[in-house]
Amino acid sequence: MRLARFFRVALPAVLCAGLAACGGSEAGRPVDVTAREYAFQGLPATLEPGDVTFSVDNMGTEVHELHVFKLDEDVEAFSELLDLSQDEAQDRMSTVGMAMADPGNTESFDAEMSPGRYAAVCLIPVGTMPEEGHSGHDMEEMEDMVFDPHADNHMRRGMFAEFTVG
Ligand SMILES: [Cu+2]
Repeated sequence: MRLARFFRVALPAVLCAGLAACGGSEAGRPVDVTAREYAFQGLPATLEPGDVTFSVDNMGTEVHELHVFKLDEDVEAFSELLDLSQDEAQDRMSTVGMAMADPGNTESFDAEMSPGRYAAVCLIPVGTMPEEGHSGHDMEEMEDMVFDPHADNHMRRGMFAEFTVG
């Protein structure tokens, strides 16, 4: 009984360890990004396709996030999405992954990057401090205000960058 349970849990992990790809994403080449008010630093203009581990090192005084979106092919520049409504913008891109970091902290996520164009965006509301950061903001609420032109978030202060994979 205990042995059967062991194999059920452990076997997929053993099989995955021997394969290059095992569904989902896994730790890959590191892409280390620094976040400050209100810009990303260290994000390459181009990346090779494949597994990547994105890290965001928060060197600022407010909470920051690295939210990576893949842009649809018909999007010329991420900045053109800023004039769209939330629904229109979401139709033209999709989330690849995100990590949120308090000041002084580094957080990361793994992503399998296919060729295309991407944007790194910080959607944190201006003035978000650690004590109110992670628990104080409902993530869905934050998503809802992303493309509200009246939202005073880091993206609206210019905290976004584009890059290409391929
Ligand atoms: Cu930010």
